[in-house]
Amino acid sequence: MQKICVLGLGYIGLPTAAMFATHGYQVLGVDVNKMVIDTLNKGEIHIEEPGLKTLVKGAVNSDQLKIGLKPAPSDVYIIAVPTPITEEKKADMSYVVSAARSIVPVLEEGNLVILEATSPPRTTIDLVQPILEEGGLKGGEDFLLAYSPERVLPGKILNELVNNSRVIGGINQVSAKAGQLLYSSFVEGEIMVTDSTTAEMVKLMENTYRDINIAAANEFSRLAEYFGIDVWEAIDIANLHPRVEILKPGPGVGGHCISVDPWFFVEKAPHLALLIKQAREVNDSQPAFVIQLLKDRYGSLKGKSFAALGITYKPDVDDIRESPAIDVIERLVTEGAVVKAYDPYLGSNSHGLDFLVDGLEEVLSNADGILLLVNHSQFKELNPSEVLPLLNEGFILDTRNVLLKEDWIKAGFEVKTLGDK
Ligand code: SAJ
Repeated sequence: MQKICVLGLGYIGLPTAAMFATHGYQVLGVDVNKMVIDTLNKGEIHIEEPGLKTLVKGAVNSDQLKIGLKPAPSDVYIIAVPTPITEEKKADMSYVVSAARSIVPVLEEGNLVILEATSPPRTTIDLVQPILEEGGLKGGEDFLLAYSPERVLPGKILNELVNNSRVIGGINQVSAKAGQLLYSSFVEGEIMVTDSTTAEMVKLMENTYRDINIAAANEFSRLAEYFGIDVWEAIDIANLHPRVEILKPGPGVGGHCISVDPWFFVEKAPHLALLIKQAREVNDSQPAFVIQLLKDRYGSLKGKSFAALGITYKPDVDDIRESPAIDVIERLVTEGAVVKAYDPYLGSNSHGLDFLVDGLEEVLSNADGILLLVNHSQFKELNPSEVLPLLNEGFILDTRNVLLKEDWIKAGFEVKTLGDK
């Protein structure tokens, strides 16, 4: 198997394509977005991820990675397109459907197709296989088909792509084994072989488990406020127990994975996914909890001006998908507050967000309070004595517990941490 076609050149498809291209395969990376194609052909990349630009540039320059708008005949097809969620919390499978359809005219006997996109259970056998069979070839006999989810953490994608364990679920054993052989060209973690529906479940279970754990942490933060204790101290102590590992509370759960994937269970089996739905609702209501904390401090928020620090869904990435920070800002605006936001990973007006400004000084000047929403490394270096003179009022709400509280209090700040007494 020498030729691989990767469909979808986003956070997963692009690193995967570049990885195969630098491990002996001839790779065609396909994307329907012309802007993405042009950017990559210029040796640039359209996403921020440590080490990715160098890897992609090397692969493109050596001609091992070619970029195009349409699939061409290959030995392997990897579908790495997004599966976003609709307003009604249903999986939008339209990108998977059109990627699978685009393979049909070039699919040949002996080919292997791998779905990587996070998908509801049974997608591989109930949705993808029938589409691929539209050309007359039979899945499992004429062509092989497997599901292998990506499990890498944005910000550490290249490292995790190589070192994480991987699961390959085939529609039959031969398909799974062929996938295992393919990924073993660069994966150093263990490669587990199973059936496609189990592999789909594994992926959703991992992210759902994390979502439920964070929901518990967020609920603990509300209980801590209620009982007058510091949730961060309590979690640290609880986590000393050898079988306890509570995650961190915050302003909510964002990103295109953890805040989305559990809904796939709720959509397919609402009568069974009860705890899963509840956890989603707890995390989705955390921005409202942040607003309540501000109301407790200010009373009405009408006319108050806030400096929001960070708007991405998590630290040290440029990704704003499903970001709870943006939800908090929008709620503040609805309350009649005036909000400016600064994010070191995004320039002013990025994504058409008119509250984004370019620098710290601009965001802080004349604010009635600071709202720290993302724990970007840069914010840990903030000097409270330099910040205070720029503000109207020296109040900061730290939703991520990143600041050294004593230093800020010593500098004259009133500091409130989400979930403290
Ligand atoms: N968060 C908290 N508290 C925590 C940890 C995270 O509030 O203690 C929040 C973050 O701020 C963020 C959200 O959760 O808003 C999700 O961030 P994350 O770092 O937990 O996860 P993702 O979405 O970047 O990546 C996850 C990973 N899944 C797991 O760790 C089980 C990654 O391995 C998956 O590949 C990725 O989803 C994916 O693509 O599915």
